[in-house]
Amino acid sequence: VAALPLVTATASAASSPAPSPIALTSVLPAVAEAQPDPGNDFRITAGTVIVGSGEVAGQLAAALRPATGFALPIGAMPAANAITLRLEPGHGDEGYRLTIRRDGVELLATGRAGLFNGVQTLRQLLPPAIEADTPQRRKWIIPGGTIDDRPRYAYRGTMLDLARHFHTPDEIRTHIDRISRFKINHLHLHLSDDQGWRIRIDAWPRLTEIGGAPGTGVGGDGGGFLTKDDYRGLVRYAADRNITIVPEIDMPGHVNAAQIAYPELTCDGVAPRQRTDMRVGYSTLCVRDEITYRFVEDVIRELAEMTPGPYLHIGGDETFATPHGSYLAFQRRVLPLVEKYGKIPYGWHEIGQSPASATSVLQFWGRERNHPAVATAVAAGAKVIMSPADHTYLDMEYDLLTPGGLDWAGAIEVSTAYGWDPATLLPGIPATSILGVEAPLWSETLRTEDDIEFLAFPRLVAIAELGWSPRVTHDWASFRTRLGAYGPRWVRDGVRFHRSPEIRWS
Ligand code: TNX
Repeated sequence: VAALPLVTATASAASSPAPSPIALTSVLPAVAEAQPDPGNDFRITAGTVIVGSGEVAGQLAAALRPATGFALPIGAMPAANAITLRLEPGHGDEGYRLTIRRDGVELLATGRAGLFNGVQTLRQLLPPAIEADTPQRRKWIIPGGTIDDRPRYAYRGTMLDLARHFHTPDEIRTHIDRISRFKINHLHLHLSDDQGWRIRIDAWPRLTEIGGAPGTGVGGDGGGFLTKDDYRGLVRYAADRNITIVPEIDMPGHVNAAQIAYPELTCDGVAPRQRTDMRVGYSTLCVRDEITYRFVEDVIRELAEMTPGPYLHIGGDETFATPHGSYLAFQRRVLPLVEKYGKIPYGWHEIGQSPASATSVLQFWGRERNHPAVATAVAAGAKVIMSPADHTYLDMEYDLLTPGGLDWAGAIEVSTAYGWDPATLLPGIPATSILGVEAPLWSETLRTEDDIEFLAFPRLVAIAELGWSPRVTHDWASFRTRLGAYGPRWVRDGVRFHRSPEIRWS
């Protein structure tokens, strides 16, 4: 696409639509390829139509109608002055091509996921006022040119800990809306821990009756759990936004809440006392008892039944109360159980100590870079998702002034979240073994939705860009500028993000 001489662009701008103030390359996460075509901008008007037959056309219309105040009818037949969504092979699982010209916009993708991603890009090419929920009087210009975009990694995730503080389905849906804007495609839910149990299991009902009761959670002010209908509803809501739910039940450690509900899950049969503090590593399932495996199998089966996504996360971290041999014996039985119910076993990187982890996914959360057990598991076939605590942990404070947040992995400002490469962080792990990145948000210090958004944004966007954008686009100066320009969108959307002093917010 040949760029028009500047003088022509200026002249045409003088006649009617002023050129878009937004650059084609301003998108978060950075697009793989962009060819600006200045002067060939598209303007959404009262006469614009949306052409497309699937659900994403409806999502686009719903995103653009409130602020524009236009009807934006959806039709199936080709039309002039249209934003056209069309399926066509050749753009990969999640990639898309977006072509913007004076006479129309065309979005092409292989499937629904690519169309959804293209729509997220398109929304960012309109002025921040597009986020308003009432009609704004202004011109709606989309900058001319072509974008060809596709992900670097198939897995771009974030985690929410419902155990230390429960978050309601409404809060989780709001969070899903916000993370999906940045092409995050997995939401890992940490559903059980020492302080609470947050998902209904029919075969073991006291887990939630007791482990999800009011007063469970850090500080005793959590409480609550997801019913199976809640969970299935969240799975569907997320899927509509190209997000796969990854459920986690943490074991054999982090099980105090389960053992209060069912004392037979301890070796001495005595119920432990309730814990609402933040300590870790003191509880363990009784690895030599058969009832342990009946419990684990019931939980895995019921969880697998309501989870269409491929992964089932079994925790496996910080098992300081489980002797090493017992840990290996436990994993030898439990990792295959996940596969028995049709899921890929997924766990914190400690599961890599088990030879049974060769068909699993390890979530690397360490700060040290030398991990023989991880390297051995990977050599045997295990895959890795990168969540190094010192770069991706969204519960760490930004700096000493951050209200809330922990600090054991250090302060993580935006530049620290952005300043690493998933492909080279761990020596000896081939790039082909890395499925992607995830930014976990533990909830010891979180209460409200504001708390969630404050710690997640803007850092999660840095992780989203590391996961989506080709490495050649990696550039702090560029990221910083694009992030600063995104601020007004969050303001419009009511997101209480951290106004990092590293960023010049517009
Ligand atoms: C470590 S990282 C944990 C969690 C805590 C978190 C707090 C990991 C696998 N386990 O139990 O919530 O630190 O940052």
